[in-house]
Amino acid sequence: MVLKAVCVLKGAGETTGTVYFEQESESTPVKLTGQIQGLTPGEHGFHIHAFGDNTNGCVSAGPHFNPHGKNHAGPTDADRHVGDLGNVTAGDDKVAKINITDSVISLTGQYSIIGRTMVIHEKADDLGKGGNDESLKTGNAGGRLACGVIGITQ
Ligand SMILES: [Cu+2]
Ligand SMILES: [Zn+2]
Repeated sequence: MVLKAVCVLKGAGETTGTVYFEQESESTPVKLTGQIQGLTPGEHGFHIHAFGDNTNGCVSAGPHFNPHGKNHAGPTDADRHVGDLGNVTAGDDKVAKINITDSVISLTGQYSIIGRTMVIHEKADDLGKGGNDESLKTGNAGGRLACGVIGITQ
């Protein structure tokens, strides 16, 4: 049975987006597709944060989803937050096309990302290599431009 989820990102500014998630089965990677628009050209940190809570905007989503108590890192690092999906890159048209395959996140099981929040950030994520404490927590990706709760779809 294919598992599917969707996330609509909104925020206080002009940034909006839609991300689709698909996973063939419990033990296979998750494919993310879709796009985010209204971004300054260049890289923007893109993460799953712990809580599906938007009561005070994107800040209520809490820190990066990190059920195993690791440091922040990049998506290809062995030790990373589950929520660390790295960066997406916007072109001169202010649009970032999402095309990510990730083997750490899952749409099912104990550490499912369903009901948590996707966040797109103001700045590039330094992937834990920034040489300061904040780099190992957030990647120094700055403010939260837009976010949305990841929900089950058909
Ligand atoms: Cu984030
Ligand atoms: Zn992280």
